[in-house]
Amino acid sequence: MFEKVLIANRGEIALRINRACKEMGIQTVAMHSTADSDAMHVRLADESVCIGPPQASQSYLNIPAIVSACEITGADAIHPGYGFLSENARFAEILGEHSITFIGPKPEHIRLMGDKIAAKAAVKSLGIPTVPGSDGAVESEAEAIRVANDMGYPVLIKAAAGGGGRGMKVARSASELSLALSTAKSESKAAFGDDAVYMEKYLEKPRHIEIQVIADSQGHVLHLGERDCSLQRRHQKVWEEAPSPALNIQAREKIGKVVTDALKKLGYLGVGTVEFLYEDGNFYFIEMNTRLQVEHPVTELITGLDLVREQIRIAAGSALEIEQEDVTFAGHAIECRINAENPFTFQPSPGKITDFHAPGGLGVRMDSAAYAGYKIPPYYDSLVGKLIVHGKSRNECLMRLRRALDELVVGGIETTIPLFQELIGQADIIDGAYNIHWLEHYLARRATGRN
Ligand code: MV4
Repeated sequence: MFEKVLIANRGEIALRINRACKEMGIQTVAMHSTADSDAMHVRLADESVCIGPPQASQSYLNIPAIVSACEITGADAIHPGYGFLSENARFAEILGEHSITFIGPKPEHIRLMGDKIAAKAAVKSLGIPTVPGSDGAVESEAEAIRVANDMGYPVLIKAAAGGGGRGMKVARSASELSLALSTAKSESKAAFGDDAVYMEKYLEKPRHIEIQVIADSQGHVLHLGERDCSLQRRHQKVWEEAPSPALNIQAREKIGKVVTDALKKLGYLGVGTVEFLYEDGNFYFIEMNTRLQVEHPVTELITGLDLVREQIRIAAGSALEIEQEDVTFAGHAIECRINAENPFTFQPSPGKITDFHAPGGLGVRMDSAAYAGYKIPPYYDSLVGKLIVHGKSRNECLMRLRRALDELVVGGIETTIPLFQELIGQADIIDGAYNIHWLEHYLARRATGRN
């Protein structure tokens, strides 16, 4: 087992990783930019290293500085968290070249899943259902027209180097296709330096359902159920829950087995999330994330598993302690992302948190690095914390979530708390009757006073 882990991240996820390490008797090193000298993850780690100025490119993304921090402190492994370098295959390779263990998947699988065309071809060949579409990249307008005519409109054009919705364009007729194709290619070139695009049948009203997987170095691959992440705004997840209100046990077990069989064939290592669109009872693969996700606590609360502990054990070569039949799902969990933003326009609201009170009680978890007096730096994401609530049923979970939201205090800045206090009273939310467009439609209606 590792002696000392360097946490290559900040904020709530850095605290989360620190907690798992401390419970395992592992020493921790926090790294921080000059903007995070007073951050909670620095205070709670066993030691800390300043790795550069506030700009992420010169600190949290600064690979030479991070490797140096390991060498200075003697850290034998790095946990990347999510975001930053967590899905950077080259970073994982460089760590290997320095005999530092990257707590994450194999670099080749990080690279594979980062190329959305290669990822889709790979998972399709492994038996995972995908969205009908082009066979790889679409090079010309003539080819795009042929593909669209074969599958019918509407079609979606996606960037191979994209993901998370970046560089997507819908074409609802042949007359829209040419502009959609050229726009997608130019925007992808500008955003990712790569203009490769592919096409898919556009699904009009799907849900976003993702499957959590975990795999050790001895070939054991388990799924830990799903999370429904359909409530998003501009491709930012806002509310995630498990189990999905749309799935029954048969659907869960069926897709879970397809995914675990596929990743076993692939030789996957570590935790990962396979993202699907779910429409009319069918799953369609869209992406795979080769990292721990923001919303992992939702799965932890219904399974009782510590996913970060499992990541560390797997990276240290240990076998999973459980088999698929040992994975049980108890109750219901919902996560709300509390951001330092205006609750309805999502305008950023940086500044000092003057008061902070986290709710507690049975089934209430607040993953946050905030405290009274903490100034939210403008250089990074706006996440103040994640409120995750568990109940024996979805209704109990909703009641508890309402109470916890009313108890949560974040003074001095605007946050998304009022949004959740409103959502929780909406009939569609209470019924779990929403798809990926529901939240944006709700906010649009609200902006025009039509709710
Ligand atoms: C789609 C789609 C409809 N049809 N693909 C958005 C980001 C990336 N995860 C893929 N996304 C989508 N791909 C097809 N063929 C709709 C979306 C999409 C979406 C997906 C999940 C959650 C929220 C979303 C919001 C807008 C569009």
